[in-house]
Amino acid sequence: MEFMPGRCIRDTYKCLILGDSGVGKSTFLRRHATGQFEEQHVPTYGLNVHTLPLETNYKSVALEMWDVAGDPRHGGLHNGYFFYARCAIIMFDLSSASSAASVAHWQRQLADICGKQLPVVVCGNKAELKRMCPALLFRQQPNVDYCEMSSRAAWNMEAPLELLCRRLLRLKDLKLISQPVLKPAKDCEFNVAKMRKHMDEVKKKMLPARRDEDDINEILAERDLKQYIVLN
Ligand SMILES: Nc1nc2c(ncn2[C@@H]2O[C@H](COP(=O)(O)OP(=O)(O)OP(=O)(O)O)[C@@H](O)[C@H]2O)c(=O)[nH]1
Ligand SMILES: [Mg+2]
Repeated sequence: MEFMPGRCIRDTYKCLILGDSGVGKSTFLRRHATGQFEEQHVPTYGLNVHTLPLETNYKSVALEMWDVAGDPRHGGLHNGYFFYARCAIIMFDLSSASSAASVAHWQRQLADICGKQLPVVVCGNKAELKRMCPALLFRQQPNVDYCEMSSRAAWNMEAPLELLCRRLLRLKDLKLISQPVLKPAKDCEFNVAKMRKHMDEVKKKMLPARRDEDDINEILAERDLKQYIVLN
């Protein structure tokens, strides 16, 4: 991986990027850093750390991305990785129900060590693929945002970084600027309107923050949902 030459940016925040093996964590970082899309899944062993410098409409910041192996046999998560983390992305694959079901597990591990206040973005990747069958339900939480993207289609890839920067700098109208325009991967077919509609539906039908399972069951019955995954 090639990255932009080291620049001294005072506002550098450590960001963990977690999620099951194959959801596209390393691809997302490589895409941002070099523009390239790698078709092959080359699993990460242990951990890779890369710094992404970002320009915003307020100031320059950098996210030091800790890209952790999703497969525990390849190293998995160690408690030491969490030290001084300021935020996290939990990624899943929108075409894989098992990776979505794992989001809650990754979030629990994160909260156990970093506390429940850490800014987190739950990020569904591979939005250009056929979506998994269970409906996705996202629970409103004060420090957690939701977005969908596709590294392959180069769609909405700035969203998770922008959402984290907004929370880190406490600036709701912060925007990333000067982001390189990325091209979709070769032969990638996708429909932007459809991808956006799916994402907006999850956000519009967000579950309330209440923890009570009876409340949740009542809402699910109202919506007549047979198959669903509560992400967080
Ligand atoms: N269709 C599609 N494939 C993607 C997308 N993003 C990544 N991939 C593919 O997903 C596979 C896994 O990507 P990686 O980035 O290596 O996955 P990872 O999460 O880093 O996996 P581990 O390192 O094993 O934890 C690769 O074959 C990528 O080409 C996407 O947006 N759409
Ligand atoms: Mg990886």
